[in-house]
Amino acid sequence: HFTFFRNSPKWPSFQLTYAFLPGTESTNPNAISAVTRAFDKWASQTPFTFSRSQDLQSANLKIRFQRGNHGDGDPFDGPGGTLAHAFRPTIGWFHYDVDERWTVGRVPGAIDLETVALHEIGHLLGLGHSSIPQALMYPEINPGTTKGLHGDDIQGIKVLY
Ligand code: TQI
Ligand code: CA
Ligand code: ZN
Ligand code: ZN
Repeated sequence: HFTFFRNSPKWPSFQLTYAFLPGTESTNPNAISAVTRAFDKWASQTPFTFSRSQDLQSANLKIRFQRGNHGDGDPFDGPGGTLAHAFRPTIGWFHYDVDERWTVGRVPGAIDLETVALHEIGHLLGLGHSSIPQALMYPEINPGTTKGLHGDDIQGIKVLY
């Protein structure tokens, strides 16, 4: 079953903008399309619209690759362990750990960029973790597998908003 962050923070608008920080494309050429597909999937099943912005200052959601201690109080840990993190509404930061083995799709031992983006966007929108193993917001994933939106994730957004 879905959960929310403490005090159930949420966005005051269904129209959100996102931006990739400089260097994303050169760090991982597949990341921008994978994250864009993930936003499109969330938009197709919720009231949200997501549009890409080139204006880093004003974008609601900001995506970048980071390594180790990168100044937001939640350091990454090199290969393994934490893969990525995202903050509660309305902070809007979504960081990938650059030290993971990122891939697109199902590759043994590697992590699918889109699956992690789907999960982190759930956090950006205000979802916590789910107790249902098939849900996107379940806090575990097996490397080499992919996941999509589940009824429990959609229901969580409906209840929050
Ligand atoms: N990163 C954790 C996560 O996104 C960070 C985290 C822990 C967190 N508790 C949180 C973020 C509470 C927001 C709110 O869950 S992770 C998965 C999954 C991670 C894990 O690297 O462990 C995915 C990132 F679900 F597969 F295990 C993405 Cl998809
Ligand atoms: Ca890591
Ligand atoms: Zn971070
Ligand atoms: Zn999570």
